[in-house]
Amino acid sequence: MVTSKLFTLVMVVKQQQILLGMKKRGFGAGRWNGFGGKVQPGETIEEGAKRELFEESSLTVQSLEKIGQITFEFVGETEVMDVHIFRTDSHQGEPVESEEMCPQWFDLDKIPFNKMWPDDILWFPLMLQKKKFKGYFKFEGCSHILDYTLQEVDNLAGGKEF
Ligand code: 8OG
Repeated sequence: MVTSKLFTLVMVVKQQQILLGMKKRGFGAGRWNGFGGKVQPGETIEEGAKRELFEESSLTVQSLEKIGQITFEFVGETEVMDVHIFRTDSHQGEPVESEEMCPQWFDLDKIPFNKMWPDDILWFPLMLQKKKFKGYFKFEGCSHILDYTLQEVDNLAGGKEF
């Protein structure tokens, strides 16, 4: 039986820059990414997203707009990752390095895709254009995409489609 686990991912944008963090440990270590993690029992997905953003970068946000939802399957794993992606264009505070992430601003035309998850280069353009999207990626290991779907959607309500 396939089960799924909820995750968040927050992309912080200001003018022509995006904040990415170098993941220092655990899953995805050595790659630049947005800020996020597992949703904990008793919190909403948005609350989980804000909590992880604060824990990993010290930034706070008033509101987050959900921009994408991607399901990740890894060959050999019975649990898929249901990742809810948010974008914010206004934040409070200055990014501070945490135990998990070392944050850095990148110009939007210099995003380091070669040191990021390989699917990101496919959906970042949608996210940067504020287009909503849903996707499904099947990975073999952490670097090889076997199969995927990615589509722009009008809204993100409703169940998963993959
Ligand atoms: O708690 P942990 O840091 O292990 O959570 C994993 C984080 O990584 C979570 O924010 C979701 C995010 N993530 C994946 N896969 C991918 C991916 O392919 N691309 C990006 N950009 N983020 C991913 O789990």
